[in-house]
This record gives sequence, structure tokens and C-alpha cells, in this order.
Amino acid sequence: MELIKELPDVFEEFAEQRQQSFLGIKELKDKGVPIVGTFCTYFPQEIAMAMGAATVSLCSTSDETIPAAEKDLPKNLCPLIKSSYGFAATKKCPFFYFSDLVVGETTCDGKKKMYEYLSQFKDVFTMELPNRQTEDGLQLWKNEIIRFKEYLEQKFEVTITEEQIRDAVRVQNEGRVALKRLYELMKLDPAPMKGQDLFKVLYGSTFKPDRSKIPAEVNAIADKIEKEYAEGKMEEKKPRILVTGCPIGGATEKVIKAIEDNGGIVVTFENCSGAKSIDKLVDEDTDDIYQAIAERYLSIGCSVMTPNPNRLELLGRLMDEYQVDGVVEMILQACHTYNVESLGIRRFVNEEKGKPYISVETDYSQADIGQLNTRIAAFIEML
Ligand code: BJ8
Repeated sequence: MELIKELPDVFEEFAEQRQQSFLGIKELKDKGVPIVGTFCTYFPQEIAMAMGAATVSLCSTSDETIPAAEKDLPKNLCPLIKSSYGFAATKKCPFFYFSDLVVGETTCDGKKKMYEYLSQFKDVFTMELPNRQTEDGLQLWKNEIIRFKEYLEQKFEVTITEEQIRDAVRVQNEGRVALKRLYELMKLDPAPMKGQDLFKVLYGSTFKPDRSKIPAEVNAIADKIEKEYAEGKMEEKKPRILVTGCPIGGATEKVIKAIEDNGGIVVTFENCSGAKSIDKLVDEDTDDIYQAIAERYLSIGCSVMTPNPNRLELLGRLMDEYQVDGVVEMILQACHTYNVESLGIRRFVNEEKGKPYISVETDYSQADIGQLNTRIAAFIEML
């Protein structure tokens, strides 16, 4: 059995995606392509894509601009919110700088209040996301999706046809199928790649303004990995870890690294950096495309929903399918919804699935890496 010693270049290319897209976004802007900045997995990308807009993720993942953000926002606020606001306020994020419009959703309290300040120096459209996945909630969300479409038509003086929306749905679904094919390779035991490498592709893909390029690029990586696995290239057998909790990316990749530096391998990501944002397709075979989009997005199991059964459904399914030995939850400091929900997640993992669980609370600094290593090493040791 030959072990993979070095990162294949394909992963590195995706790791550089964010920086590469900085240049690409300026070119798109110069060509007159509308740029729509987004913050959340609930954002129905297909509506903006239908009018030919490029969508880019604005969630910021470094502590560089947090001191600037703390001039306006409280210190004890989630670092994702402070960092995002800080990059916007200091104009250090090219994605934000070039965005013609920023779309937010009424998810957690911190985010929705931050959007109020953001709207003082940028066009912000805030979609009202219901907190419940009920029939009434679905109707509200569908209405919001249509309201967003009408807003875009008015702002950009375009007409968005149903056919264009259906085309965008097809492109997005193809991307989801390709990304899912790649991450499902981690069902293999031993795993075919490190979780850190898989993550580079998952995270990098969120910064691709041209979503239609995702399937070919990601399928090429999956083909390569499948071929190499058949030839005997694979990781060593290690305790298989599922990562859940708040979105990971940038500074918080330290958690994935701590798991893999201390003897584990991350075989699946349940959070918004992974399956939560990819798992379900929009139904293309429908007479009411707005209803299908609303159903797909509202079904996302984020802790801002109450109750939040869909998170447990996905978590349980992933634990079984990926033969998970333990669950690590990453919670950002001051994220109340994930923090409160962690008790329910612990009980579900321990009692219903009979597996060990650990939660780690962290921020965007690197100050706690020693402590993370110690706690995670002890957790993996007992698996
Ligand atoms: S669908 S996880 S991207 S809301 S970590 S800002 S919840 S205080 S990011 Fe999220 Fe959409 Fe949910 Fe996903 Fe608030 Fe918590 Fe901060 Fe968060």
C-alpha cells in the first residue's frame, strides 16, 4: 500500500481559489457583470445567477479586520460577523468592494443587526428567513425569493425569466452532484485523501464566480483520486472523524489540522463548509420552480431553526454512511444558537448513535492552538 506523501497539485489549485477569484472578479466587473455578495447557505444563488450575475461568498475568516470592526460592534460578538463587517468597512475585501449588492438573511441576531450597519455604506437586501420549517414558513420563504427576484429586476433593469432560473438550477445541481461525488469518496476505508485536502476543494469552490466550471474541475479531481486509490494510494487507517458546528474556513481550519495532526482523519463535514450546503438538490422536475427552490433552501438544518430536526437527520446519516468513530463540533465564540444546540447534538451522538463527541469553542486567533491540540489529541486517543 502506497501512502500519499505530498498534496496533489489539484488541491492546491483550489486552495488558491479565493486569491485567484480576486483578479477574476475585477475582470467580471469591468465587463459589466453584476456581482452579488452573499453571507449564508440559505441564499438562493439560482435567482442571482439567472440574470447572469456572479455570486461570491463574503464570509470572512481571518482576524485581520476584527479590531476595526470592534470600533462599531461589540467585542463579545461572533468572530465571523466581526471579521465580515471589518473587511467590508475597511474595504480590504475585493469581493465586497466590487459587489453591486450584498444579500443577507435574518438568520442569527448578530448577523441581522450587523446588516443594518452594512447597509449604511453598501446596497444590502435582507431576506426574511423564517425560523421554522413549517408550511407557513415555506410560504414566507417562497414569497421572499420572489420578492428578491423582483428587486433584482428593478435594480438592474432586467427581466428574469423562469427559463433562466431553471438553467441556473441545473448548473447549481450539476455542481452539487460533482462536489458530492468527490466528498463521498471519503466513505472508503482507509480514506483516499486527507480531510484538509477535501476541504480545500469544498471551500475553494465557494469562491468560484463561474459556477458552471465546478463540475468539470471537481470531477477531474474525483477521477484522479479514484484512479490512484485503485492503484493503492491511500491514507493510513485512522479514527474517522465527522466535523459539525459553525462554518469553518481560513483561521478555523486550525481545527481540521489539529484533528489530523493528532492521529485522526476528517472523513465528512456536516457543517456549512460541507454537506449542509451541498447534500440536497433543487427539484428540476416541477411546475413551480420557486416552490422547489424554497423547499430546498428552507430544509437546511442550521441552528437558527427551531426546532432543527434536519440537522440531526443529516448528522445521523453521515455518521452511518462514513463509519464515523467520533464527532468534533467547532463552535465560534459567542455563537449562541450553535452553542445552545450543542447539548442536543452531544446527546444525539452519545445516546442515539453511541459515539464519542467533543465540542471546541474557538475564535479566529491562533492563540489556542496548543490547547486545541491537547484536547483533540486526548479525544482521539480514547477512540
Ligand atoms: S446556514 S451556519 S452560513 S447562518 S457562527 S454568524 S450563526 S453567531 S454562520 Fe451560518 Fe447560514 Fe446557518 Fe450556515 Fe451567527 Fe453563529 Fe456567527 Fe454564524
